[in-house]
Amino acid sequence: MVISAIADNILRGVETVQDTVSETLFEPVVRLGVTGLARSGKTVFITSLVANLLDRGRMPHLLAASEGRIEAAFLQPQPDDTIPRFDYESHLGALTADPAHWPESTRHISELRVSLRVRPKGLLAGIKGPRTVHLDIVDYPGEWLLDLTLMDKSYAEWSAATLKAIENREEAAAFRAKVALVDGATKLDEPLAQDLAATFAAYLQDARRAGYSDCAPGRFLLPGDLAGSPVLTFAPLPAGDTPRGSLRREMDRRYEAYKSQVVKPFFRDHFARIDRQVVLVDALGSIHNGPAALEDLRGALTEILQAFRPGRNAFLTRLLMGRRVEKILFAATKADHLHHGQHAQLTAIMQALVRDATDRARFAGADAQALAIASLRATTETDMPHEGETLGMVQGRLLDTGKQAAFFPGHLPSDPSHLLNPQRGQNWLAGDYQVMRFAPATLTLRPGDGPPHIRLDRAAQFLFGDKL
Ligand SMILES: Nc1nc2c(ncn2[C@@H]2O[C@H](COP(=O)(O)OP(=O)(O)OP(=O)(O)O)[C@@H](O)[C@H]2O)c(=O)[nH]1
Ligand SMILES: [Mg+2]
Repeated sequence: MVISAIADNILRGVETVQDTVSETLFEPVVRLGVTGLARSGKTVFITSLVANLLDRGRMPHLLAASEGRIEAAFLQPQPDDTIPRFDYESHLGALTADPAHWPESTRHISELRVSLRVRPKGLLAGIKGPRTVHLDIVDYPGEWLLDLTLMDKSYAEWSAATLKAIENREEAAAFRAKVALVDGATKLDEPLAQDLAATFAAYLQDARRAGYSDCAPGRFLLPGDLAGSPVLTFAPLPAGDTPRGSLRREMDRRYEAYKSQVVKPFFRDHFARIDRQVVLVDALGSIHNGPAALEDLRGALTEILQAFRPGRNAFLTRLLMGRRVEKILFAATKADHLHHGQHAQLTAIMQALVRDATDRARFAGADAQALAIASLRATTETDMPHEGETLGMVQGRLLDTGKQAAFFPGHLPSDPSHLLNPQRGQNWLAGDYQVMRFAPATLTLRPGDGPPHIRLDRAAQFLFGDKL
């Protein structure tokens, strides 16, 4: 343990030095992490961002673009040979097909390098030629960040904490019943281990749906190609003897293997190298699902954001060695479901959702901002007279029927505490939001224009505009 921790640190140290040297001597690299819970909009965000960097006609608030300093933008082979490439062409193909459709769900980390040839600004413009800035975009599931809590816990500690937490949860009844019949000191029986792990994984899925946010290990929710492997075949057991070859001892071993072979490599090889981060949040979906869902979202975000406050976690502090994410953007996605008259409210809600965490992140030196965006705008706005007022509506093509329809999804409160205070119990966006599942609009783009979006250019300016 100790030796491997030291070795990791030395490696990180060398990498940091290399990064600095290559940045000053050669071409600057910005590693942009894109994360969020399942279906939060990561794939669409990256696809539209890249398309809009390649064709910058709709990026006025990305200053280097509007100042005309970006001479060229192109895709390049990524620097990491072992991470799957973000399948930009297929995802863009889906969004630009006729009829357009949303890209497939993704379950893995992936990476894409966009390189920008940029002329320097101000006085340097006349003296220095253009330079190339590489933007390495890394897409990874937000669920993986939830595993950070395991790193500082032994199997016994994690088991005790987990069993305590689920003591009274209805969703865990089946798992509790199984655990009660098991003696962890008896010899390992593989079918029993698998059954316990499967029941525990089923509990985690139910707990997630029921609105609990402490749903680690994250890979139990999104196993990907680890499904069925021993690192995912463990579950918490009550404390007791651990004779050689016993179920409890084997569970302990697999738990440690999960930490060292799944969690740690992710944080070391991917997370620790991120310079800028965007956390995408389907805030509207949770608002629509009611106060409990919103409260859960807030809980999950708070957990996720622990990863950006390394002081709280000894493992991460050792790994990062003072390095940190410099900017974090919290983006409420799919804002095209709302008329722009309500975007300020959505931003305020997003801000309130992450307030605790951002206050601390700021304290730790990172620059944080909240924004309401739509990576791919699927709607247009119309104003309708209604009982002497004008209702700001949005219209688009429905995914299910293919028909055009206009909606008013409801009002968001101007004071976010009305939403975040569950006692009030009111469901906002309870009405038409349910049926507002729009298909992406079929695009006819002018040359030089990327796909339509809302505030993607502001997001880009905040995240990496200073490096261009
Ligand atoms: N109207 C609208 N819908 C969006 C937008 N972005 C995402 N969506 C919707 O959200 C769904 C999920 O988006 P993805 O980009 O696939 O989300 P993801 O986070 O990559 O999801 P997973 O890969 O499953 O984790 C899409 O299929 C769309 O229905 C947007 O800008 N506008
Ligand atoms: Mg995806």
